[in-house]
Amino acid sequence: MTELISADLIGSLNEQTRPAHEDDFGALGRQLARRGIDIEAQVARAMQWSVAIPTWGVGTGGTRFARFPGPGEPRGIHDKLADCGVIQQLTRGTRTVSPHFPWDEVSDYNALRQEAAQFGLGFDAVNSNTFQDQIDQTHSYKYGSLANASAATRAQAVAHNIRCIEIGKQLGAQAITVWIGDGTNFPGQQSLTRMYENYLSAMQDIYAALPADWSMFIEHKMYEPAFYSTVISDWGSSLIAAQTLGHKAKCLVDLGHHAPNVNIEQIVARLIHVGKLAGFHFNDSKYGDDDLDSGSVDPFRLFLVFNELVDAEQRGARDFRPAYMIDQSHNVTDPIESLMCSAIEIARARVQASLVDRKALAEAQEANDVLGAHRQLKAAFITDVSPILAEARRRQGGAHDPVAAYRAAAYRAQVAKDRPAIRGASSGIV
Ligand SMILES: [Mn+2]
Repeated sequence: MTELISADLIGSLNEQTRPAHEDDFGALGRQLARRGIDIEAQVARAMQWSVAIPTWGVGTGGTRFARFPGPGEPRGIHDKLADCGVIQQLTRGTRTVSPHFPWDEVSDYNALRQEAAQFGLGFDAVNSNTFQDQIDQTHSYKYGSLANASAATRAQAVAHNIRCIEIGKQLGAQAITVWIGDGTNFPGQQSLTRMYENYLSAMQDIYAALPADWSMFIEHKMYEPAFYSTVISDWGSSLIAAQTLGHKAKCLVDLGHHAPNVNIEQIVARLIHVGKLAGFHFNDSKYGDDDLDSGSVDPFRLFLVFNELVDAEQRGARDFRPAYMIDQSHNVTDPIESLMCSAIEIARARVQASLVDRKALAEAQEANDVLGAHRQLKAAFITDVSPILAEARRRQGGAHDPVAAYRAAAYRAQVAKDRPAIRGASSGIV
């Protein structure tokens, strides 16, 4: 195993914070015991948790207007894996990476798999890219990919997705996430019906190439890059597609891909009900698809999503095996710091949701005790579970305070010596 951050440094920092941590952990344990909750069971649960890091997330993102590269940016997939390895070493809750093709293309995927394993990482869902043109491609995706009016363009997009599945098999992945930017900017530009039919037909060709133990994650997005209509704009279009394609196809919920104020946890509940919840792309937002850090704006919404997930888990909902990934853009922070904080906030929401007294909640709901039921959720949400998360990290070799350890290790300054500074005013996500 390659040591990216000195284990001695992590150990000495944890030793410095040990008295305060043990004090807090003991106090929380006594508080939870009064509520009938075993803190050790919660630590064990937190230690099992993992959320995937997207390879594109460790690069500085951008907007349509500009991108401001930071020092020591990853030069390619090898640097990205190292950065993801740092996140995993310090947080111990991000054991897989979600690669993106063609951005992460290499000549030897078995070697890439071994390289990732050296950092304690495996591969999660592969992501196809038919929302931009590559230098050597024959047909442009300017007017769409899987839903394009041109059969030749659709076939090219299908072939790319099948190639992603082939790569994913070599990496040990078991799912492909398909998101397309197809849609229109003008009423009348295309037939809303025919675009969806073209999409379904193309997706059937990709679906046919899935190995037996693979899943297809369909990601919907309300708008952008198309602004009048988007082919897979919402969970309804996604669910119809998943039901048309078959049992391997499910609906992926990216928290940012909904209209403002939409009740996302209710969408999650519906998808769980029909056994079609593929998983998540976590991020946070204020206005639209802002791609802000998970839990940074509305941690209560994140908690309410996990409230549905923990409820489904505990009652043994059928076909319930969601995949968890982060998908956010870091424009003004060090991406490693943002991803570590996000991984912690996501894990926090899950532990908090695990504290809900579901029996008391159900009784209050049965009795139409409105505030009684609400107070059950709030009691869990306002519990500071930080000591549980810190203890879960420490027991696995991670840091009490991952950001403090990362800064003390000066990782970014170290890698900046080898990674040349990126200049220029490129824009857009990377
Ligand atoms: Mn996404």
